[in-house]
Amino acid sequence: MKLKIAIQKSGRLYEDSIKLLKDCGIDVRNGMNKLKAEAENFPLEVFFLRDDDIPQYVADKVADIGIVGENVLYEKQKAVTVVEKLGFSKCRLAVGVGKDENYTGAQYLQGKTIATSYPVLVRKFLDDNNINAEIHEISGSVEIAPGIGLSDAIVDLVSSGSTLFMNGLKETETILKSEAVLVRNNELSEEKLAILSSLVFRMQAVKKAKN
Ligand code: PRT
Ligand code: ZN
Repeated sequence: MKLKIAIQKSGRLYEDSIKLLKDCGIDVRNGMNKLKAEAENFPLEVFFLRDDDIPQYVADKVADIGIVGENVLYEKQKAVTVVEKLGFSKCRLAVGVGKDENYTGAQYLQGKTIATSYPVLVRKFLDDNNINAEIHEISGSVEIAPGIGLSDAIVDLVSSGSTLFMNGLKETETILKSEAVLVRNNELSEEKLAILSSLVFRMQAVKKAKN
């Protein structure tokens, strides 16, 4: 019996996900362009996927567990359980507006157009604040939308803030603080839960050693 874990194939989560497993004493060899790999010394099978697909795969039990950003997890709204916050890939989903704009709070967005790749989370933020605004969903380069007249504001992930700055925007309100989390399928067998708990035990030890 092996536990199946889904991690990002390549991108900002990949290195830290592999490193976390390695720090847990688990060696994963990922051949180029391979979809799957088996750990040598722990009952773990690793699937390499696009991060956006990980919540669905875990919800459907194609993978038992996965590592994904909270931003993706909460946007996708799949029924999975968060097991552990992992402390890497920290960023925030924030409202960006033109640098000379006077952002006084969510009310600023009333009647405006917002470009984002996170329509679900933005809609929730607008509803919570009783704001009527139009959401323009785009899949990438959200930060250029105001400059080309596509939107008045954006909601996007920010870490250093330099992308906003380079596009003449400034960061205002944070909608969600995000980091990588370990998620699991809601209905794992006792046997799989036992493997998971030994994995989580190791992850917690790694975390403690770092503090
Ligand atoms: O191919 P795949 O779909 O798997 O990857 P992806 O391109 O969708 O995601 P990827 O690898 O870019 O990011 C994976 C995860 O890393 C995200 O879902 C977040 O949880 C996390 N993360 C942390 C970030 C950032 N920081 C981040 N800064 N994801 C994206 N960004 C982008 C942001 O969208 C913006 O374009 O970086 C830019 C802003 O960065 P700063 O430093 O200029 O503010
Ligand atoms: Zn993605």
